[in-house]
Amino acid sequence: MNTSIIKSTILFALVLCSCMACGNKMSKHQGAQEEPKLIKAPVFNADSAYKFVADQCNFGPRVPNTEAHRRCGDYLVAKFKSYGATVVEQKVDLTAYDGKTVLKARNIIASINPMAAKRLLVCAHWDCRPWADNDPDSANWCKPVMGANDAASGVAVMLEMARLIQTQPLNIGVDFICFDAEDYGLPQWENYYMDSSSSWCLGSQYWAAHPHVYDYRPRFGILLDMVGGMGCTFSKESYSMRFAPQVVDLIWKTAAKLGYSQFFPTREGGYITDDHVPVNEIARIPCVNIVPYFTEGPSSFGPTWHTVYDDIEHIDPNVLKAVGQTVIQVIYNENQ
Ligand code: AHN
Ligand code: ZN
Repeated sequence: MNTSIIKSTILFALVLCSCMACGNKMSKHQGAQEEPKLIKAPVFNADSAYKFVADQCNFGPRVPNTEAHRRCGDYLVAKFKSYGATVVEQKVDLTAYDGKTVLKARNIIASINPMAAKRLLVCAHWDCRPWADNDPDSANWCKPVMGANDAASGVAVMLEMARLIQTQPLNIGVDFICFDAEDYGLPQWENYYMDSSSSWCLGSQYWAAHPHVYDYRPRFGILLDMVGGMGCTFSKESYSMRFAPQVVDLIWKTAAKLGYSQFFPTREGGYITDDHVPVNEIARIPCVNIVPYFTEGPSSFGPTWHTVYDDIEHIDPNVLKAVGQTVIQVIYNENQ
């Protein structure tokens, strides 16, 4: 063989190789179409998360304008700081559905690697509902909800993730946002007309219109709402499917890879008015809601929702584990 044929053969091989490498890169950018890889992530400790639920409950119901709410807010700030997060608070007076009650609200924003350009948002509300207005016994409607599941569970999963990120530092940034005043929506017994959907999620509505940093653009957001209830599973919530279908796909495929597909069935749930709606519609950040969908029983959120039974007795650490391990895996998969 003469040298020019050898040279052109080598050149052809090199060009072919670089095209293949290029093809690989192209498919990587399509993200969700591809099976998620499992990059090494910390092991989510369900007992630690469970204790973070109990710690919040021990303050009492964290209803806005109460001492329990103030003390728990201070606890959350101190806890996130102790895990190395930079904490910013939005303290704002928000008006409740009645047009009168002024809620002294606090959105608590805990940032890991605040200077990193590539970021993810993880959020949950931390306030409790002032009235157990879905309780089977109407004598309980005026009592506050303890909110072990409906609030404390999502914040507990975020605290555990913040604790773990310190043990295996990330290059990307993560913002954990504890939204306030989510659960002060129109009571079920109020039957006068109003657009009741805007009476929920007051803290996230405020944040979405006034983000804590200028031009805040995380890749995507994940909302955790009621992620510790016994017997719950998480269907693909419909606003999440409308606004962030690729992120839904990523989360549900990651859960399946980890062996949690029984907690994350691939069917679609309904449209849920929740904190991810203002995040999507006002802040324009694609955000998925991980929220229970019970097919049986009076409420799709489960038997303890807005009842006096939403307590630590009805929290299942295995549910916290399935959600926490899945979300921390999604975070570490993005760490490149
Ligand atoms: C409605 O009931 C319209 N949305 C439920 C949002 C919620 C309340 N999440 C927890 N508590
Ligand atoms: Zn609620």
